[in-house]
Amino acid sequence: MEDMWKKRTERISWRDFRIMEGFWKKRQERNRQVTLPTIYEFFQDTGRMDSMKGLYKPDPTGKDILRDRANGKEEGVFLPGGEIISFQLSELNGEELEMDPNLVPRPHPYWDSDVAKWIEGASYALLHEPNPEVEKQIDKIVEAYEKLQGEDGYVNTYFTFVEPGKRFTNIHEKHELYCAGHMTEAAVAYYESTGKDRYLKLMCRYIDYIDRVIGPEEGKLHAYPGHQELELALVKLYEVTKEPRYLRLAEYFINERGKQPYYFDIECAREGRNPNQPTGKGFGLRDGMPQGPFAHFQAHLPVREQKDAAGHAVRLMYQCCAMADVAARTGDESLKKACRDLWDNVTLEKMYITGGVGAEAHGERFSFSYQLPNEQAYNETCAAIGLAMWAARMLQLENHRKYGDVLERALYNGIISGVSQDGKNFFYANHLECMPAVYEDRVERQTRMFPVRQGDFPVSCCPPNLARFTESITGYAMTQREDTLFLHLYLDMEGKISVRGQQVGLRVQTLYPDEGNVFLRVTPEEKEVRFTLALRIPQWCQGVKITICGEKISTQVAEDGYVYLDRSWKQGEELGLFLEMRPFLLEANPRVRMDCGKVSIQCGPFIYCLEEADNGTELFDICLDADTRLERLYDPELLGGTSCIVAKAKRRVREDWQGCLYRQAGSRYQDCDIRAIPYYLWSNRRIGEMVVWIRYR
Ligand code: FUB
Ligand code: ZN
Repeated sequence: MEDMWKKRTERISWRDFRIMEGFWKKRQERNRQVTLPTIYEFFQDTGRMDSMKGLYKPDPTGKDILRDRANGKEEGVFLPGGEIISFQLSELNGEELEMDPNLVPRPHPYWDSDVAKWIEGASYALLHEPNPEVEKQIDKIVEAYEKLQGEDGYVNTYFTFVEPGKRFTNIHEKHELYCAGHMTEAAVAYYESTGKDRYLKLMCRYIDYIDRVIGPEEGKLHAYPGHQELELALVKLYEVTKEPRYLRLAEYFINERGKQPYYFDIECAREGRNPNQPTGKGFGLRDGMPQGPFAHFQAHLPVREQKDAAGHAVRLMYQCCAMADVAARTGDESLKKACRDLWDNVTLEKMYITGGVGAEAHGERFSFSYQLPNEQAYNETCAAIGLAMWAARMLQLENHRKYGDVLERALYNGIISGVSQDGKNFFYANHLECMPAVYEDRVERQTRMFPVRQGDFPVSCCPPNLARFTESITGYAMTQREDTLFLHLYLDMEGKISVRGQQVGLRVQTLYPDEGNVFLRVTPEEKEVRFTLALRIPQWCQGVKITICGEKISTQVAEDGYVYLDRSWKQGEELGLFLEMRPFLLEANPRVRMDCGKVSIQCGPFIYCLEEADNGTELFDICLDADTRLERLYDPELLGGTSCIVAKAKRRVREDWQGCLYRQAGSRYQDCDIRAIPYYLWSNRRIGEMVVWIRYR
C-alpha cells in the first residue's frame, strides 16, 4: 500500500515559491491587509472565534433569541443550524443589530470549518510575510481547541456544546468529518508555515481517534463523510507525517462510499431518523435526486461507477481531489480512470465558460448535461475553487494542457469573481447574467443568490476558501517528474526546485494575465544544470514564440499542449515565452440551448462581460457579428486598472415598440460602442445589468 510511485509526479509546494510582483502580488496584499482581517472580525462578531470555548448557554426559553437592546424587542431567532437570519437581513438593510452580550450564538455545525479555513489562509500568508499578531490569534484558537479536545482525542465544537453525547450519530448531514478535514488542512498549513506542531498533534490525536472508531474492521462504523473533505485532508496529513495509516483511511473513505446497504440508511435507522426528512439545510433528501438514493452526497454509487457528475458540487469536487491524490500515491488504475471519466463529464458537459460548476441553486448541485442557465447560475465560489484544486491534482496523474487550461479558466474568472475589488465582500453564487429587477422581485431573499457581494454569510465557506486559495496560489503552478519541470500557470514568482541533486533557482517575471509575455531565469547552484522545462501553451493562444537570451528557438507544441525544452541551463540565462493574446469570440456547444445565437468574448485567460455601468441598460439588445473588430486596451483608471475590450457593435432600435408587445419580425439596428470588462470585476460599481453571453447575428 506504500507510496508505490517513488518516481511519480509531485506538485511543487506553495512553500517553495513566493509571489513577487504583478496581478497576484496585489491580490495577496489585499488578501492579507483586508480580506483575512475582515473575515476574522466577522467571525469574532458572530461568535465563531469563541464558539469552541463553551460560552454558549441555551436560552432558558429553549429558543435562542437575538435581542436588539436598542428597542428591547425580539429581533429574530437563531435557526437550529445557527443561521443568523435577522442579523444578516438587518445588516443588509443597513440597520445595526447589536448582539446581546448575555447571549452567545449557538455554535453552528460548520463553524469549526469556517474558523479552520481562516487559520489555513492566515497560515499560508505567515510563511512569506510573518505577522506576530496573526500568529497569536491562531495560537489562542489552537489553545481553545486543546482545552476542548477530549481524552480520546475527539474535538468538535457543535457536538460538544449543542448536541453532547451525539457524536457520530449524524455523519450523514452534520459535517462532523468535514470539519475534521478542514481543521486538519489548517493544522498542516500552520505547521508547514511556522514549524509549530501543537495544532498538528491535536489533529493527529483526533484523526487517530476517528481511525479507531470508523473503518472497515468489524466493530467500527463503516461510515464515510456526508460532505467529502476529510479524504483530501488525510492525504496532506500523510504527506507531512509519512504515517501510512492516514493514506489508508483516505482510501477506505473513497472505497466505502456508495456501497450497499447504504451507510446513511443504517445510521438513520439506528437513530430513528427519516432520511427523507433532512435535519440539515433541507435539500439532502435521500430520494430527492434522479440519480438515486443519496446522490446529493455522491453516496448513491461506488466512486468508480460515478460517470455522471451529480449532486452537491463542492462535495463532488473535494471527492475528486481525494480520488486523484490517492490514485497518484497508490497507482490505482481504476481510480485514475474514474477520475478521468468524471473530469470529462464535468468539463465537457457541465462547466460554465467561467470555470463555474454546480448550476443549480437548490441543492447547490450539478444539473443535467448542458443545462447551464446564465441568470440563475449558482456556480458557488467554493465549487470553482474545488475544480481548480482537482485540476492541479489531475496533473499528478498525467500531463495535459486540458487540466491547466481549466485550472486557469476557473482561476481568472469563476474563482476571483467571488471577492470584491475592495476585498471585503463576497459572492456565494456567481451568475453569468444579471437583471436586477429579478432579485428585487424575489420573495425569498436568499443572500447567497444576490447579484451584490455580501459582507458574509451564515454558512461562511466561500470567503475563507477564497482567502486560503489566494495565499497558496503558487502551489498550483508547477509539477515535477524526475528532471522535468512542468509550468502550468504563469505567475510572477520566485523560488527553488531541486533537480539532479542540486538546488535550482527560478524567477518568473510576467504581467500575465494582462500580457502574454513571460520571462524565466534559471540560476543553478553549480555552473549549469540539465533538465527539461515543459511550458503549457494555452488552447486560446493564437501563436507562440520562445527565445533563449533573446535568440528565437524552434518550438514544437507536443500532443499534450506543452513545449518541452530539454537542455543544459546556465547561470543567468533568460528564457522568453511570448504567448499571443488577441481577443476573440467564443460560441457554446449547440446543446447549451441558453447560449444559442450568442457569443462571449475571451482574451487570454479572461472571459469578458458587458455591464450596465459601461454600456447602459437593455444589454440584451446589443449584437455582435462576424465583422465585429475587438480591440484590447489597458485602462489604468478603470476598476483599479484593468484590460478591457472595446468594439463597434449594433444595438436594436427600441423606439418602434411603443404600445406593442409582439409584432412581425423586422427590428432595425444602429451602431453603438461597447466596452467589456473581465468577468471577475463585475458588480464592483453598482447593481446593474450584466451579460457574459451576447447576442450574435
Ligand atoms: O456544507 C458546507 C458548505 O456550505 C458547502 O460546501 C457549501 O456548498 C455551503 O453550502
Ligand atoms: Zn462556499
